[in-house]
This record gives sequence, structure tokens and C-alpha cells, in this order.
Amino acid sequence: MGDVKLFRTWSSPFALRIVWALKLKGIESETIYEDLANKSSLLLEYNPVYKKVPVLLHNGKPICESLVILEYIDETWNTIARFLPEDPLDRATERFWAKFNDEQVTSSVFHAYVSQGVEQEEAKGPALKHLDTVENQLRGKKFFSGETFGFLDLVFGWIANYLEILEETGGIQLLDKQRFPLISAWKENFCNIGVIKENWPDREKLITKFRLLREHSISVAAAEGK
Ligand SMILES: N[C@@H](CCC(=O)N[C@@H](CS)C(=O)NCC(=O)O)C(=O)O
Repeated sequence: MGDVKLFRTWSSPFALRIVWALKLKGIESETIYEDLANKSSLLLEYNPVYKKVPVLLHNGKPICESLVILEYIDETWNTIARFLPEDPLDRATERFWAKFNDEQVTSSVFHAYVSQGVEQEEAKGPALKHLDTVENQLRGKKFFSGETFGFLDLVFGWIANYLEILEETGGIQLLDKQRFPLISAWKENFCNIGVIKENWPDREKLITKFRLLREHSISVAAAEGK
């Protein structure tokens, strides 16, 4: 397996994808916890472009960006628990939805989360529309990849837990069971997987962290006159 190290923070949903992936494949790794307010020189050396976590270090070589890391793990340890399907078209489709999640869904939800009042009501529109699209991806399926858990479940995994933290700390309701019955059912299936439920960050700590994060984002936006 070689030497595997993961640079992460305890709360990063992007890093959590990698924690799950390593555990699901049974890959032993060392964890290096970063303080993003005071990034280590190693993090800056290994991810000089984005300076973000997660970074996976395999035999001294860094791999950055969580979606890239997930694919690297899947290809390198390819005999156990494959995440991506074999068929090139199916693989391309899963990559498309992963990109949609990271570029559209997360940003629209986050925008609604850090907004207030009328602006928040308006920002809910695009977030809900994106979640409708995600809901449609689950039609006739137990997991995003079909009957079995796969790559897209790791990608959309944040919806199963972080979203309710955002709802609670942002005074916003998005994942209504009536409107999103398939996401709600998937959430239960997903959270019942041992590796998933055993590795969620502490809920109370997340609430405190996200409350502060939201207050900070709102005061920065106010100072900038937004
Ligand atoms: N696209 C990146 C996003 C990673 C990301 O945003 N990481 C955050 C923590 S959740 C970070 O390291 N932020 C530090 C910064 O922005 O300076 C990925 O998928 O890995």
C-alpha cells in the first residue's frame, strides 16, 4: 500500500470524502490535522495552487482536490470496493454529476446559508432547484450509482449530514421530506453504512463551528457593503 498520509481538518466535508474512501478500501493512513488559520509549510508545499485540504500524500507524492483524490484511490487500490463503474460512459456520467455537485449544488446551498432575510428567500430558489435535480438522479435507485454504494455517494455524502447543520445554524429549511422523498430515503441508507456513520465529525462541534463561520461570512459581507 505504501506510505499514505492525509492532510485534513476535522470539519472539512471535502476531506471527509477521502476519510470514507480510505476506510472503505481498508487503506491504512496517517492523518495530519491542519489549522487553516495557520497553514503548515507542508500543506503550502504540497498544494501550492489552492492551499486547501484535503491533500493525499502517497509515497511522498501529493494529490490534491477531493474528486481527483477519490479517483486516484479507486485506480490505485483497484481490487477492493470499486467506487466508479467500469463502463466509460457510466464513468463519464458520474464525473458529470460530481462536477455538478461541486460547482453548482454546494455553492448555491452555501450562498443561501450565508444570506439573510429577503436575500435568503431569493437564494433558496436556485439551491432548491439544484436539489430537485439531485433528487431526480435517485429515481429508481437506492444509491446514486444504483443498487450499490459508489463514487457519487461519497460526493453527495455532505447532503446526509452537513445540510442539516447548515439548516439548523442558518435558519433555513431546504431538505423537506415531501419535496425530497428520494434524497431522504437515500440519506437513511447512506447513514446506515458503518464506515459512514462511524466517521462523522461531532455534531455539536460542527454546530458551533458553522455558527461562527456564518457570523463571520455575514460580517465580512456587511463590511464590504454587500
Ligand atoms: N475543491 C476542493 C475544495 C476543498 C476546500 O474548499 N477545502 C477547504 C476546507 S473545507 C479549505 O481547505 N479551505 C482553505 C482555504 O480556502 O484557504 C476539493 O474538492 O478538495
